[in-house]
Amino acid sequence: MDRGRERNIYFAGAIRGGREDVRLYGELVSHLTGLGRVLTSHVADPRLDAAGDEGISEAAIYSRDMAWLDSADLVIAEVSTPSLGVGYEIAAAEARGKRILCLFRSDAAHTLSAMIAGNPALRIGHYSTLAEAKDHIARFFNEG
Ligand code: 6K6
Repeated sequence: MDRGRERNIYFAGAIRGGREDVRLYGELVSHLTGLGRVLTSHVADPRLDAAGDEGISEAAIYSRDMAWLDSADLVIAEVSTPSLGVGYEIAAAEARGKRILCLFRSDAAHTLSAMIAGNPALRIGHYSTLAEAKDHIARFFNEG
């Protein structure tokens, strides 16, 4: 990417997978907003719940999200709440050669899928506090 251009960040987090972590997504998105352009800040919007939609079709959501993924420089996925959509986005990002950081809360109710934990193409950041998550993000940004 051009030096000096703001980095496009694709943030992924569970929607239909469950909204238990939506406040955490909000903290992460507001932190990421200070580091680049977050393309998917709606993922952290508490008004976007598993039942609702944004007034556009699922097909439109899919093609819009894949276009944003194409334009992303970095993908940050919060993977503590299992989500088919987030897993799909991670695989799609990997296929596009994107750098991907997966953040996983150490006290999550589920064990992280082996398809994520065992994938050498992904950076996995285990964290207990928001400060630790921010440290993972800082290291990931500084290396890229
Ligand atoms: C339908 C129901 C709730 O929300 C919607 C539609 N809204 C979405 N808008 C934008 N991105 C979405 C939407 N639904 C899923 N995604 C994408 O998939 C986001 O980028 C999330 O990272 C991921 C969540 O997948 P699920 O399977 O947990 O919904």
